[in-house]
Amino acid sequence: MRGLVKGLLAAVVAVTLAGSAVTSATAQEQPDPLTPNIIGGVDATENYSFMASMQGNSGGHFCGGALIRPTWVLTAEHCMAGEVPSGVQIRIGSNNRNSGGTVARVKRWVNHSNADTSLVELTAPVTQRPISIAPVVAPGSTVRLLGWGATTCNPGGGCGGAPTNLKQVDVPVLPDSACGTGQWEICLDNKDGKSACYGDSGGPLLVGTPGNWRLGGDTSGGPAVCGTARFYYAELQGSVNTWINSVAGPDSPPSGNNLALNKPATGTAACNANEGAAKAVNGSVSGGTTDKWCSTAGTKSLQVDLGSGHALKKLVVKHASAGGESATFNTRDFDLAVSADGTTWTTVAAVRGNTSGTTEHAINNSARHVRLTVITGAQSGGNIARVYEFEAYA
Ligand SMILES: [Ca+2]
Repeated sequence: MRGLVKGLLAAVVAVTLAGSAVTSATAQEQPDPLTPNIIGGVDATENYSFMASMQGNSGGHFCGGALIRPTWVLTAEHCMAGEVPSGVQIRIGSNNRNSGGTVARVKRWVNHSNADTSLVELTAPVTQRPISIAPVVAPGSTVRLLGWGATTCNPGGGCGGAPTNLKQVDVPVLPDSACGTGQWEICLDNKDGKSACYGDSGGPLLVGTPGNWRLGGDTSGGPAVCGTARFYYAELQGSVNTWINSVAGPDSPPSGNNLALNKPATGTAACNANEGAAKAVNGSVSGGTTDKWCSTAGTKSLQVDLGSGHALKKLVVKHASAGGESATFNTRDFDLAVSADGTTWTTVAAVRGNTSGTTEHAINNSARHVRLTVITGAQSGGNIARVYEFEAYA
């Protein structure tokens, strides 16, 4: 047990909240049907593109995590103890830990020397949108916790297993003095019995509002019986954030100039005269439902001439919900391609099953032209392309 657990909640036994504990607890499970949600969570109310389920190779969930860069997932250090890279897979961007999103493989991980935080490098970038680190987690504020951890934990009766669908719960932040924690931890209130539990370890603490979340911490530990005492998360601010940047690289949401901005764009037939291709390169997603390229053509494609060749590093597509429309209209299946001459194309990404409002695609190609081909324009129902912005970065 790491030193960070010491000193917390002297009156109770503080434990880490990795899923491995669920296994032993489940054996003595005595679920009470009258209190199905003793830790107070509800089903996730939105799709969190960055949410990660740390799993064994057979899909068994053991911890949560958060995608912070296209090739890096942040989780708790104690989650990775005893694991080997070849024995871990990570499902990213799905509320169902058994299906959807992207299943990534692991190359290696790096542990922080003090905080209960580990950075796990993937073997290849994923297309889900990462989450940025919150600059501050203020005592007195309310934060949101996400996880597939146990939803029941009865004194004397053990704790339940992991739900299939992601849960969320909103809880108050307390000053460190309330938990006896220090610079490496965030103290959280178990008000009304709401709490993280076994299997939530490593998962995110969110600061912000829907559509604008920032990552404040990762689930670390709490009392042996979840919900009965204050609990704590690893703190990612200050020097830990500096460490994250040094290991995973700077958080550069498309930095530099969007090379596609206001460049000549052509697309297949538009739904309406005011929803042409130019709307997908006008630099805006806030202009209402006509701030997009919309197309119902049989083959739906959007092409931008960047004007000259560039060593492209990233393409970004902002789908329906980025412009304020229903997430059910986000492009489900699409291809991205680049070309030097506008004639010969190289496919650089083939995305299937996307649910996110914004997708980022790390590439490494020299090209003058970029193209988006929409295969399935929505999650279900009508096949209409709705693209608020198509961006390219060197
Ligand atoms: Ca636009």
